[in-house]
Amino acid sequence: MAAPISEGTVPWPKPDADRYTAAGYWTGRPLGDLLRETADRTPDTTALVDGDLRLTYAELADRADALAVRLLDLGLGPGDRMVVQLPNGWEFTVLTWACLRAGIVPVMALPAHRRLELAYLAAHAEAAAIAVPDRLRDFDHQALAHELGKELPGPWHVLVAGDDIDPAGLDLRTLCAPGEDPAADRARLDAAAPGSRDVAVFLLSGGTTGLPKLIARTHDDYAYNARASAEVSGVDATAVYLVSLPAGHNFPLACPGILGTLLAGGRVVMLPSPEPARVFATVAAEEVTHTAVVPAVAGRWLEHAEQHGAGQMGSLRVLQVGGSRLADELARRVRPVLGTTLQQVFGMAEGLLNYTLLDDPEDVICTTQGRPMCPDDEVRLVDELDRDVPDGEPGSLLTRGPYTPRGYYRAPEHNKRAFTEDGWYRSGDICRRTPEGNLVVEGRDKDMINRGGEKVSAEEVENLVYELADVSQVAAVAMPDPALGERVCLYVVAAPGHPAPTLDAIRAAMEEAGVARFKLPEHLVCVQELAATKVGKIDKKALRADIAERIGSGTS
Ligand code: OOB
Repeated sequence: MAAPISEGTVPWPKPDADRYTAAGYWTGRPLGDLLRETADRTPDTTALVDGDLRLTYAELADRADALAVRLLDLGLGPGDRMVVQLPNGWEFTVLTWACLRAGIVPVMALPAHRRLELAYLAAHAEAAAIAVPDRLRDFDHQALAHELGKELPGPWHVLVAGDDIDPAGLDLRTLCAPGEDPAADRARLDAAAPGSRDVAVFLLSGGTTGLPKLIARTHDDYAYNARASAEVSGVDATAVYLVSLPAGHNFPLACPGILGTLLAGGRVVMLPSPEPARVFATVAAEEVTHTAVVPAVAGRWLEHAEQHGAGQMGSLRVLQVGGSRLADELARRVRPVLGTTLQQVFGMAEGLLNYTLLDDPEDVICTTQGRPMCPDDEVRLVDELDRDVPDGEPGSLLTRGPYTPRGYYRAPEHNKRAFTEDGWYRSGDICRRTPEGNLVVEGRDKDMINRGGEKVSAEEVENLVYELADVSQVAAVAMPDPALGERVCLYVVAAPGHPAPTLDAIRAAMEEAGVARFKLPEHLVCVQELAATKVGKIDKKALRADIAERIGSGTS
């Protein structure tokens, strides 16, 4: 049995927790319980679609219960953690639901993560299990999952979704089979349900540090996150929500995503990727009403529709776009080209969610990133000394609220920097507030590169490059890119007596180290020295300006 469930987390102070409960944001009921309740309301409605597989609410709930009981029988218990690295498919949803019922805490990894990230997550969360596909895009996830277990102190279960399962692993699809006695499974889980203040899931921070931080989201706060998101995006029992971003990311998971749709009694349709032709065909076939994408994907969909026609996209009521800044120009094309309402979403795994409203004026929808979803979300925009900036001026965003935890998991030192003493989270985003109260994201003061919604910590990349013998100094900065918004660019000073390293060599060394591919630099500038600020720090602002200019003038 692992340490107490809340160990290492930073709870909300009691007065705030009481306030959030009194206001009805926190209902005191665990997510598994709430999901069960929806299933009881509409047992025969289709809840989940993945290709030819369709499950009704009763079938989904019973399979999830059967899986939860089998996990308990394997020796996993409430508070144990499981790294979940599954592609978008029905198994992801059944497993997540099962974990929420059993109080097993999923650690939501991304399919792109590799040995370095997974080993760290498993160790830091003291995970007792991992769920992976057998192979995905030529990568043997199963083999890596078994290898990881060798370096961990405790028992290690490898659950595999696929056709080719190693004898040492467990067949996740078999574990998801309907149970023999659903009523007994249900009663057993009801009797041992987790508490609503317990951790429901661990999400990963976008990250500005060496490795991603874990964000412990409780049942109370995450249920509110999903439920209130469903309300603000019009997701109800008639909604059909298409998942095409990686399902373990907060946006498609709970904003409102899979959980918000299931809590509302709607239908979730899963696709492995946002590839436009398949998405358009699925929207038509399943009469999809809602979906969520990053701006880079929205751009591809718009292009596809402009070339091939929007086809049968008539059912789509809302296209949510978030994760990185959506250019106003792209935003303005959404309604005319796709015939749907755009909803901008400025969110973070740490909590705070801002949405444009479906009935906002077109200008607000196209030029702002919306407003906080909860009346008790507190947002301040401040200068370098944490003083509030005047209205309309850009400032660094601080936030507190009923679904924004007060600290990262087991990270007391980092929490001192990432949170103020009185519990405000420093998101690192530079925003301006419009007179109507909407936020516009103008930049950021955190050392992160936002590659089409995938967050890359500059420090993490730099630490890996410093391992190379031929590098004396390195800086990772964002380089503007028309498709992705930003890509990772490296500035390197070669070590004395060494020739300048090549981009290929650096990429190969980083891949060898076992890091996710989206973090690999895509451009290299070798220089004699790195620009420094007055206090002697590397001047990243100057480097960003330099690379933007080099690209613009074609001398990169
Ligand atoms: C979402 O969550 P994360 O945790 O991957 O990244 C959060 C960061 C924000 O602090 C901000 O820097 C950036 O991503 N961001 C945006 C944005 N949405 C997120 N920057 C500009 N415009 C936007 N619309 O990315 C996330 C979580 C839930 C819902 C949507 C996105």
